[in-house]
Amino acid sequence: MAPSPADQTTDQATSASGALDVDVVIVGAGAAGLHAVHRLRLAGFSVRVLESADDIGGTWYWNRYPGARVDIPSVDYMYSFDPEWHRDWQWSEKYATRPEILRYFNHIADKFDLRRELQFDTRVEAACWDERAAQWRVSTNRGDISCRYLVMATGCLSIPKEPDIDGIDRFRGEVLFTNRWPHDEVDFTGKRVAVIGTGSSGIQTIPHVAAQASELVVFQRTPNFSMPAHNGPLSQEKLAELADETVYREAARYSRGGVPQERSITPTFSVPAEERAQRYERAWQIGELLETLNVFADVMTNPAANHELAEFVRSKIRATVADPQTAELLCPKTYPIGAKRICLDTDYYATFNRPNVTLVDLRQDPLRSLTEDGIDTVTESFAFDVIVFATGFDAVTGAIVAVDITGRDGHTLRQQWATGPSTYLGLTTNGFPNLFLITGPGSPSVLSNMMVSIEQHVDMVAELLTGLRADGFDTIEPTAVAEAGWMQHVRDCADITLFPLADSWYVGANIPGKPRTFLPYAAGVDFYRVACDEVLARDFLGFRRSGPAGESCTDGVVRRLQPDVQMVLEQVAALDPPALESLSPAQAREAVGEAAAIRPPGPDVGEIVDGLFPGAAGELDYRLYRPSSPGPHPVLVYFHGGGWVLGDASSDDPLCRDLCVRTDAVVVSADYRHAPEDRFPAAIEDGFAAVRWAADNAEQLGGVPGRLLVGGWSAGGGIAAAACQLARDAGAPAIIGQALLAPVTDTVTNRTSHAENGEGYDLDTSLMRWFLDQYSDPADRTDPRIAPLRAADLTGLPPAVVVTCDFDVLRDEGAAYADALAAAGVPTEHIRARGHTHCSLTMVDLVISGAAVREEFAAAVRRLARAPQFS
Ligand code: N01
Repeated sequence: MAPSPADQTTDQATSASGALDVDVVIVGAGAAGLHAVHRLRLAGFSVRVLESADDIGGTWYWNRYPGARVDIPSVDYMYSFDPEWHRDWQWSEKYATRPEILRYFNHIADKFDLRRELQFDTRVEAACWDERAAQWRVSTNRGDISCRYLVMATGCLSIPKEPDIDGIDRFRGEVLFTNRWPHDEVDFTGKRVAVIGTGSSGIQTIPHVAAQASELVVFQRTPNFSMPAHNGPLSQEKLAELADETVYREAARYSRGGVPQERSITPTFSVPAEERAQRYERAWQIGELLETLNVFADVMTNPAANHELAEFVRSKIRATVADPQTAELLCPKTYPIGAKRICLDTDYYATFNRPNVTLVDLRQDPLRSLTEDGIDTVTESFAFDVIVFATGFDAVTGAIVAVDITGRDGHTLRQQWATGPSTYLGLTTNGFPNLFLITGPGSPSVLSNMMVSIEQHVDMVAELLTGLRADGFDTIEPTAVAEAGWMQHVRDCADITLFPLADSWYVGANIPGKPRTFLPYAAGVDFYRVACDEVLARDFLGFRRSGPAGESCTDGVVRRLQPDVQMVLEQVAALDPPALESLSPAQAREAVGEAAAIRPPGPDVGEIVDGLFPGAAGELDYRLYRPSSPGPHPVLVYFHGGGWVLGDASSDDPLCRDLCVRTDAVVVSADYRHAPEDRFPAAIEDGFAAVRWAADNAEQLGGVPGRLLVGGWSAGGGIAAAACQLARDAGAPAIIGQALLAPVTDTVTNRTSHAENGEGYDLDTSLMRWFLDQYSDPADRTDPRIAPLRAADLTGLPPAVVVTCDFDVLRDEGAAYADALAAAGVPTEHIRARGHTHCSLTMVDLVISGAAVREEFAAAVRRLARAPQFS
């Protein structure tokens, strides 16, 4: 009989230093390891899989507890590299049980002859990068093996959380862990059983134990949201969807969660309450995790939307659990729904109606320790025959750092990640060449259908390795710049969601001492895949590749836009609207008006008053936004954007509401005459008239006389800046601050920001030129009333806050104005809106990432309004 790979290991352990045993070592023979063998072997690499267990399956090998099932439909939780699967495989249920999933992996291993490369009972303990030989030396309990590339296919939920409960050794009964369950069936009949932990594992186990045990006590520290799986045979609809396998799998690859599904673009509160209730009920009846979180577009971004869905689920819990007190304890109330993975259950809540089941709330009565006979809480002693720990995992990073990995210059991954993991694309990390982390931190991993994410990562590794081989390199490593940029993007993606608000394993909160970092990539499988595709298409952007052929590196950051800004830009691009500058001014106004009609309204303010004020050539509209706090307030005269052509007193309504709430100032949005009907200097003449009128009527407007600020966005920001110059020159009125949001301060279109951002963001250089042409003659364009930056003297102007946006053609002129003001001695704060475009900060409640910048802007306005001479 030919020796198995396991038998060969000892020989390999003695192989001479420098010789390469295999091209690739893969750690782990779960779903990722099996696919990696298949894919890399097909690509012509020699591979060896090292697995600590005695068989394949990974998570499905270890988590043998009763009731263990998949929580993604089985037809989605399978490999797509076997498109003919239905010829020799069929799933018996919508959500397969653990044994069936394990049978599937065995079927795949046999069908594709994967076992040849698998080596069991081999625990990888350490891996060390040999710089000179450009190879990894991998140490196991059965000897060493060298390889060029090391692939950690170690799983996201494979290292059990160390029990942090006293007295485990003291207990004389049986202790079981859901994540290390015995291979033989456990019979609970007639036994007194405790289950500690109510995450997915506990929630799946509890109904099964309850059906057998004489008594079951569930120890719950934090309740989880759970919904019925409604398991059963595969539906005809699902089978029909699968008729075109290729289309189906491709749709999964470019979906948010890795299951074919259109992203909802409907905000919760854009539909009536009755329809919302129907949608929630429909999602509840479907019983699919990703479907539920997709019920509305803003479930994971808008706290009020999230609360409504959570309340719906709580109502279901209350309707199911007979004892109201127990029902209340089972209702999660301390974190947003979805911020901990929602569980899919079968009869979980109904289990608490059984006479043999009791719930102990550890928040009210904390667990003290295990005793010889059972469990002591602070107020009670319980006796048990069996205690089941369903206490979770050291997720995502645990299994990676469980191996002592040493990269370049003797640095260890454990040291490098001591304050939290850092990766490029969740797949690689700087300082550790040729190391690949399948579904590592910073990739969609646990927020997605793992099978789709695993396949994508394995395919990506194959692409990178074949690329190296083709180009004569043998080493690849991400640059520090690319990695820092990616991690910033990962944080940006998380920060616009409610995910980080829960003390979950997603942030490492379940492991004492683990740094709190949101571990997965939250923008979705689709956005992630497009970013990876772009990295490959842009000559391996962010990777340094080296070897016999020399070195190659296209350094850079693949995602610099805020994720929600990018989503909006992509949605608009998909609609392919005509360029505004290709329309007549009337048509452009209509198009902008239509878009404004469907945007979120912005926050409520105390009062909105519409009125008229005397402009330079007749009456004009204003809209006043009054805070709900008791007045009088400072007054901020605000000028809308629109390139002197578009807009009116109410056209920046959501932004003005937001400013009013955040600044606690009366915001008076004053209109001005527009081009081409009224060209330069009509707009600035009206702007200055508005400032004088507001100063003269401060008290009637509810303002504090003398506490007048002037601000605006875009062309309106330019009008505000010019009005401040006119007021200074005229000696009145007194203005205590200018608040300029992405202002026009000049009239040239040849600055770097035009070259970088002139096309493809929301204000193209061609549109800016059109605005300028509508408003002014070339001869006017050096006049400081249209180009405040051209003023000969900027001294004596009011203190300023200037916001510029990274991806705005006006960025550099705004920055130049902030610099010039500061150089002239004007106290100036310059806020750089990272990853934002010209318009994105105005998209209140649509571009969530804009809120933090607007808050910074508003805080500066509040400081200006509280200037010492007026306090
Ligand atoms: O682990 P968990 P899990 N004293 O961390 C409690 C996947 N999965 O194994 O929240 C008392 O979610 C802890 O309480 P608290 C799925 O992604 C999928 O259940 O820390 N209690 C919590 O209630 C899932 O999210 C399936 O206050 C203690 C529980 O133990 C992930 O695996 C099935 C405690 C741990 O819940 C993890 O699920 C199973 C202590 N000292 C799992 N320490 C499918 O359906 C911890 N707890 C595919």
